[in-house]
Amino acid sequence: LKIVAARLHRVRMPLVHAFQTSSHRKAFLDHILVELEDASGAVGWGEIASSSDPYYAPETVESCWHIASQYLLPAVLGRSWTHPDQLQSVWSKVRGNYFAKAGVDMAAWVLHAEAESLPLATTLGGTRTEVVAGVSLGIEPTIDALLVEVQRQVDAGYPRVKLKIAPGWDIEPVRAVRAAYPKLDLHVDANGIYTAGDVKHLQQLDEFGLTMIEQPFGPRELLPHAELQRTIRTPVCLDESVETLAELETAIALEALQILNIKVSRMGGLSAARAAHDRAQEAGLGVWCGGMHEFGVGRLANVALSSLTGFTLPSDVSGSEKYYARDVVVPAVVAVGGIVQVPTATGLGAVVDREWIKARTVAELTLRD
Ligand code: OSB
Ligand code: MG
Repeated sequence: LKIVAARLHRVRMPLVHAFQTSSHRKAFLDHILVELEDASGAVGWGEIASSSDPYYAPETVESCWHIASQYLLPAVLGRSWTHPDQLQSVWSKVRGNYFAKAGVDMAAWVLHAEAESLPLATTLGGTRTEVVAGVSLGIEPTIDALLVEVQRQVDAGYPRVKLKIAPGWDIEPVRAVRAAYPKLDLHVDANGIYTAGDVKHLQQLDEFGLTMIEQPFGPRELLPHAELQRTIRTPVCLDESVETLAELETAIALEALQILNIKVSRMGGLSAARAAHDRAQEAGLGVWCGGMHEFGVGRLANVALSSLTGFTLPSDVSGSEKYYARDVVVPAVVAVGGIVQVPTATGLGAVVDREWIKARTVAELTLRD
């Protein structure tokens, strides 16, 4: 395959329900859709799902636009390749910037799947026909509001609920939700807001039978994660700490995790995410697929990845309607009773809605070989 043209679309979508994490609150999201065209005229779509602010990862929408347009796309344009794994070496000089890389990698995988006339999931080696979806709930103004939100998701059939926690919003909300739902598959995610001095405080979460405590400490704080894991039964899960296979290796060696959240965006694309899956499975870790409030393109890539056998825990691939009134793909991703079907159509598995994308576009750029 040879990419002859590339287009970036910065698309702004309002969120159905504003989302609050330990660091920020959002009412709309700008993601960059990447469109790659090969010499035969076939098109593959990818999504750069970076946050606007550098609070989850160092990248922003602006930095992704810069890196994709100035470095990644110029490296890819006009180059022949036979498998998307090869793109890793095409841009190996570019350090970090995993979200930007992920969007281009994803588009290349979709083109590759189309060229092979296979669904993206099959091309990746996935065998599941359906994926179990969990939901992620933001920090709510009150515990009562949180309980209403949890009930809404349980009613929708989601079998797993993840709660964002932060200092001042941790033990009590978790106690309240656990008391109301004694058997619910429940887990918490701190997005790295705690420090090593909070190990004792976090040990209190061990009594609630949580499926995992996700990323309590900062991305580079592997030792506190290992220390917490030594002192609690609840599995520690890493998210922000693992951007590369080398970091995964170090975390495994330190016994800093029992569960890995794999995000296509955070790891720089489907090639790297699949490699992380293989290594985590070999190491006996629990694995699941995390999300970044993706629009339909990125969401479908998450669904395809989640079809690999090692994804043993529910993924953050809730239906699009939880976040967006109208998605950028048709049909939109739907979860019925907490289950998402893996598309069987070739490539991405849904049609990209160009008209809607156009209506929501705030910036566009075309590059040619
Ligand atoms: O840590 O998983 C996270 C969203 C933005 C930044 C970080 C995270 C999240 C989510 C999104 O939890 C979950 C989803 O996409 O369904
Ligand atoms: Mg997380």
